[in-house]
Amino acid sequence: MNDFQNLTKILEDNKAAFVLLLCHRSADADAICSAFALQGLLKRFMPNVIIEVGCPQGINKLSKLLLEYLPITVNLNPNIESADVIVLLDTNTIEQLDQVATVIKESAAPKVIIDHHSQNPETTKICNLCIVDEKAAANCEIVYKLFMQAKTDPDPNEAKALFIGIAFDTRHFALANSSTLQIVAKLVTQGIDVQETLAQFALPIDSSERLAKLKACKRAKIVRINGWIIALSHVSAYQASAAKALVDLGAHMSAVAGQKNGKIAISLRCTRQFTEQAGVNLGKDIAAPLGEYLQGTGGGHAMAAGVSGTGEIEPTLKQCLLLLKRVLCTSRHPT
Ligand SMILES: [Mn+2]
Repeated sequence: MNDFQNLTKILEDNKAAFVLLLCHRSADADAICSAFALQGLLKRFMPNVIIEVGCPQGINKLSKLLLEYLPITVNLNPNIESADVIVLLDTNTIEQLDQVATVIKESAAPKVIIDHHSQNPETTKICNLCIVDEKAAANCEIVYKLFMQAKTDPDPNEAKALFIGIAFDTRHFALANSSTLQIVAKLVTQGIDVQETLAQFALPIDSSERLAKLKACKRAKIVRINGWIIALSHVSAYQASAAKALVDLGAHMSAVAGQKNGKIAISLRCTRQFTEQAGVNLGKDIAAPLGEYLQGTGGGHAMAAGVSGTGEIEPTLKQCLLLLKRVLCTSRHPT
């Protein structure tokens, strides 16, 4: 059986009347768009089942814009308790859903995960089906493959959503692989104006984000390990954007921490060269153990990862450096 058949079997076996497609905290275009397309696909085969896209921890700015231009409906306050089946999209750990995580854990409903991040064993343990492809550049890519397995084409709105999800998760295709581009080529034949669509959803950067990036650069501590340039910094918001900025400026790898409401969050970014030549996977080698150290969670991709937990900035960045030193001490120098 293929993934699509496995998924529909779970819905049928449980006589599901209400299926909840859940997106991660501050749901991004990839999460929302993959959920929207999956909703459409499942509705074709199960017209009597209520299938809802739920974002209990909000959606990001781009997603808000998407809701204006595409017929996507999300429930910001979904009734998780009454779901017969819960599908988690673009989410590798239910901890990404904060307080909702407990409700999901306690729910007796079968759980399915559809994701392209490195998997968290605690979360996969509670899932009945894991449709996971870490090589997929976007979650929308996995959902497109479900359409193919179902021998169905996405309609023009679904195609546009999948295209946007892929475009934004791959930083306008810079992180795409050949499978991604083959899918994109098929999607655009549905009548998508690529340049117009990308321009339509390009968000202006607000000044607080600009300032966060500049502050992170000003405060950065620069360390060299085995020839690799590491930048460590902290800002109270936009850690991910700041971490990316440090790598864009020249660091091979960056870690930017920030505290909010007694919690600490760290964003990790690196260049492709760092991952490939130093052999470091940020999600597995740094974010996961750092998450454990902070009694929280960590995960993500090889070149972009995130951690959240409890702790102070200084010791956290020190621990991050320690983990890096451990994996880099035997690494190759950059060429
Ligand atoms: Mn994604």
